Amino acid sequence: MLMLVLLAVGIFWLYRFNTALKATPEEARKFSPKRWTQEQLKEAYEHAQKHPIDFSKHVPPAQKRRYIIVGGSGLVGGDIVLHLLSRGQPPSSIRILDFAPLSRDDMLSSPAVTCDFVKTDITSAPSVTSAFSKPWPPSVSHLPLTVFHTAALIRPQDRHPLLYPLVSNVNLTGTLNILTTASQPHHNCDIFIATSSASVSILPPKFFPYYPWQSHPQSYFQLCNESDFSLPLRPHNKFFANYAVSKAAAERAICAANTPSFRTGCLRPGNAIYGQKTDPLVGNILRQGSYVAYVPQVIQSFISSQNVSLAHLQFEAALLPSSPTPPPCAGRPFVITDSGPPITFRDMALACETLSDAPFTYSELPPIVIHAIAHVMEFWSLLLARFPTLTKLGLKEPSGPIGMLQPAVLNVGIHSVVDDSNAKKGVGEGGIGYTPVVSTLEGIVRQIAEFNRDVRAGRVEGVKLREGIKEKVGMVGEEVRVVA
Ligand SMILES: *[C@@H]1O[C@H](CO)[C@@H](O)[C@H](O)[C@H]1NC(C)=O
Ligand SMILES: *[C@@H]1O[C@H](CO)[C@@H](O)[C@H](O)[C@H]1NC(C)=O
Ligand SMILES: CC(=O)N[C@H]1CO[C@H](CO)[C@@H](O)[C@@H]1O
Repeated sequence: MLMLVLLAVGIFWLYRFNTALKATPEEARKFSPKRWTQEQLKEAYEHAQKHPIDFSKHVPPAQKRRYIIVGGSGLVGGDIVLHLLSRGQPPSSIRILDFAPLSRDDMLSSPAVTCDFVKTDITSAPSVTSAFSKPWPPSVSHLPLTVFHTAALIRPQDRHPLLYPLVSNVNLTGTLNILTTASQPHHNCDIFIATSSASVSILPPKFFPYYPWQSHPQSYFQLCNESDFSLPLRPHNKFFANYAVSKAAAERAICAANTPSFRTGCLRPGNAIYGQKTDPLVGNILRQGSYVAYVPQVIQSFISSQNVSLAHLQFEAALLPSSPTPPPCAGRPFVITDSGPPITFRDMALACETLSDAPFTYSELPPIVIHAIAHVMEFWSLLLARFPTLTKLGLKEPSGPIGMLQPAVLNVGIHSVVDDSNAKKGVGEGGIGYTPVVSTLEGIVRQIAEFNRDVRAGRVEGVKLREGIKEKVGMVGEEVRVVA
């Protein structure tokens, strides 16, 4: 009898917990009351096809300066390079520091290939020093230097201090190497801007204990702003993952280095960055052609990598040494996001399902199953970290999307909305004059349109057109999407 009662209580608890995890807190819904529809997506897609955006109109004017972009082969760094070129900075004034060579199609087919590229391991101080010390062409060598530091190693799945060195090497030691080198006066660097993350401010929600009368777990909705920056650094377990710990520490070091002659600042894009076929989110699921959503109903702010890049350039414009005293935006972080309302992961999946020309399947699992898998995966990865000899027996760290599914990812998979009102203020009012012109709807739809063009052109390895999609060539250079 007692067993039956316990069983019933257990089932009831699981049922309530599952329902609570699916809940959307009212505060979150207020920010994004409407879900995307197929009609809306198709309309936005058509609009995007007909109205390409000229980014060069939005970026601040060219400067007589030199540029070092650390992580310049990547998502945000690559966009910064392209935006700098589009506003007329000569390639000779741009140097890319990255571990990986250029690989983005849009970079390989642009003057970016003529920018100086220095293969750099930022975890090694000598490697960074030699990348900075390499001589510049005489036409630019006398100009002041701006450094954009965008390189990061993202392992959102780790939260245990045992695994901290995996991210802190690049994200903290690497950042300090760049900061120390850049601040040496002979490099003539007076502006240093780094990419941080809106997730720095996220506190792990309280999933346990869960009481059956709670409509959702505690702290299931959070606003991301910069208010944590003025408080002492939180202890490790008050961050969603090791990644955010390392980002927060790096941010503090960069902002503390701010002086009138070496002006610094950090940008916290939030939450997910999309924009390239190689990005870990939209690009990744388009290429994979399938997506199991871990937190389908969760409302989050997204940001296009192009808007992230734009914010870096606007921050630079704000920090230009036109006056001897730095503006109030110097030496602090700003959160930034797309314009328009935040979206859910299910919205993103619907966009891919509706618009991708490649095969795409979408599925969801009950949240308690997701949580159970996450704890098993974490147990597994910690077991291997504690007993490395197990790896010699051929046991491996869980990889792929399932390896990412650990409790830390669920810590950040909460309803979170970015409040970028500080960044949007004018420079005189303490902001950087951030102006995202396009919403997440337009941004994601444009990315899918580009992906479709790449698939048609055979530029996405291993991805073919979906059955039922025919190719039809319209006006010169323009492809028209036809669904049979
Ligand atoms: C900033 O975010 C925190 C955490 O969500 C919140 O408590 C605080 O009220 C926010 N501050 C402002 C000015 O919105
Ligand atoms: C913001 O991102 C969207 C999506 O990529 C883009 O269309 C828009 O032009 C960006 N805004 C600016 C000012 O570059
Ligand atoms: C880009 C880079 O330097 N990545 C390194 C970050 O740290 C990890 C672990 O220490 C290395 O495996 C990466 O190569």
